[in-house]
Amino acid sequence: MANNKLTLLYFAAPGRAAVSRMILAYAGADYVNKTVDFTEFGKMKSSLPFGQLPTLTLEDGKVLCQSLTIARYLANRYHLAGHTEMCKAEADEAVDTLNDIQSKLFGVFFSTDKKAKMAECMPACESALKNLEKRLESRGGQHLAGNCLTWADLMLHGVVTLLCAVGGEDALKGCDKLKNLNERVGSIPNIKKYDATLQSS
Ligand SMILES: N[C@@H](CCC(=O)N[C@@H](CS)C(=O)NCC(=O)O)C(=O)O
Repeated sequence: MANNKLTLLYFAAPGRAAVSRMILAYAGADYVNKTVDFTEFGKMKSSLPFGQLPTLTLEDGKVLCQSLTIARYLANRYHLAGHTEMCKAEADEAVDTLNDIQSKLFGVFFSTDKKAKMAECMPACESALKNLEKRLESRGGQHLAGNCLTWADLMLHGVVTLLCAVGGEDALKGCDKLKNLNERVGSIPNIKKYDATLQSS
């Protein structure tokens, strides 16, 4: 049986690998963070199971695709998926909501007129964040699922970072509990270290 090191393959940018890299950083996991540029991606595209990144290669050589599948696998592996079925479902619900927001923000990031695209996306992002704020409040205000840290909280931190990078921080107006949770996640030592890698890249 192959004995590869756990390897996450993606571009250097956080993008769709952000939540997986945060889970791995939080867990202090021993893994290979393999990055490629667009030329290298072009050469390997046809060999990738879905022609897309990210992928995660496990120790036995099996390859997982789809960013949220990879992140959910890692969350289960490193005990960040939630401790009960309901907590897992709550975390999944928050992750899907955050993924909807993230997809819109990627559209802004890659737009030539970021300001106009952000203005177009703002109502949907604001509304999703306000709904998530209500969910957070109804679940005790500390965590998005199960009153314990899950990958959903880490993903919130990644999405807020992206939101700020595209100039959309106003979408968090009135979401004080989400802002507070984001700050708490950002103050976790291993997440601080992860954030520092973004600033230096
Ligand atoms: N649903 C997929 C989407 C993956 C995706 O669109 N990946 C982009 C990079 S962020 C990609 O590989 N684009 C190149 C292509 O599709 O040719 C996921 O969440 O992993």
